[in-house]
Amino acid sequence: MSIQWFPGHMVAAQKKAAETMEFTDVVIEVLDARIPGASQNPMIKELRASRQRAHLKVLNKSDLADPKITGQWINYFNKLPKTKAIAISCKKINEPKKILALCKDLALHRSTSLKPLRMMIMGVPNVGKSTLMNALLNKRIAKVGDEPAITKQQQRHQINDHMILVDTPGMMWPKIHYELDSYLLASNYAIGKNAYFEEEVAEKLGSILLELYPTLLESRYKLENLNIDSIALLEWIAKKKGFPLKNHGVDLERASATLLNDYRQGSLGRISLESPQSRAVMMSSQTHPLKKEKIEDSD
Ligand SMILES: Nc1nc2c(ncn2[C@@H]2O[C@H](COP(=O)(O)OP(=O)(O)O)[C@@H](O)[C@H]2O)c(=O)[nH]1
Ligand SMILES: [Mg+2]
Repeated sequence: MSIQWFPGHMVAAQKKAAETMEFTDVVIEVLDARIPGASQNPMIKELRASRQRAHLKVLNKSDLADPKITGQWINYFNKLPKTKAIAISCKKINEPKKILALCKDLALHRSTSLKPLRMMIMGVPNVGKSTLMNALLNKRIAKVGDEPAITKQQQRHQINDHMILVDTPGMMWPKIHYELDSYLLASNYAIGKNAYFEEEVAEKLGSILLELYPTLLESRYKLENLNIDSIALLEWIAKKKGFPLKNHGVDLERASATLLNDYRQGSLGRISLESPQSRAVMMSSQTHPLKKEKIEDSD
């Protein structure tokens, strides 16, 4: 079952973003480096394209992602027409600053005190937009938090006399086309908790991790057998952590929360849940449910 999440405040945020787009030179599209394909919001692409604005894709939280796969994504994006991409971690003090030089290059006619460079930070919830805004301003202005929908209103700030930055609320879109994307977004906490069952998401995350990073699971949870499915993984976690239930059962709900938290906090190690190649395979194996044709990631 696919997960959907498009609460009312995002409808308002979308309208406001469309207005601000008119006064924007470069869109800084923040993606989660662990799911760079799934965290692209097609609605943001549409808004940007309607006014033909330049954009920079920022693969944030790269400290949590698999560096080899992040490199593949950067190559992939930089080969697409009119697309520039960079991987950063807001946890590293000098990395966010690299973005400003790239944005200047994307709008060469701006960056003067008469024509300041106007940048808008956009992205799905919880990818680190507000953290990036604070890092670029060198101040703790925007509220940050490890849950979706902390920022509810646009915030506009002057970096200096030739640069202006707007932070926007995280936006989802009315219908997530690929079921896998909804699980990846929920795993990365881009989707509000009440829109899905943690057990269902943890089961899906577990099966991806068993396939891609079995040894990380083995060392975190002291697995004795790697040839298991995700339910058995959750049962094992519940047993190991001592989450028992009556009648010899185990508490899969608590085990699910443990797996999700460990993944989200990076306690399992550096993980990427999709690569350009795995995404291409996923997309070609499914027809677009609305258009009945393959949709492209290209920009
Ligand atoms: N590990 C790591 N965590 C980050 C990074 N950037 C932001 N975060 C954390 O991600 C969570 C969401 O950040 P926030 O800026 O509120 O995201 P927003 O919803 O996109 O504005 C917070 O707990 C941040 O501390 C990063 O580069 N690496
Ligand atoms: Mg925010």
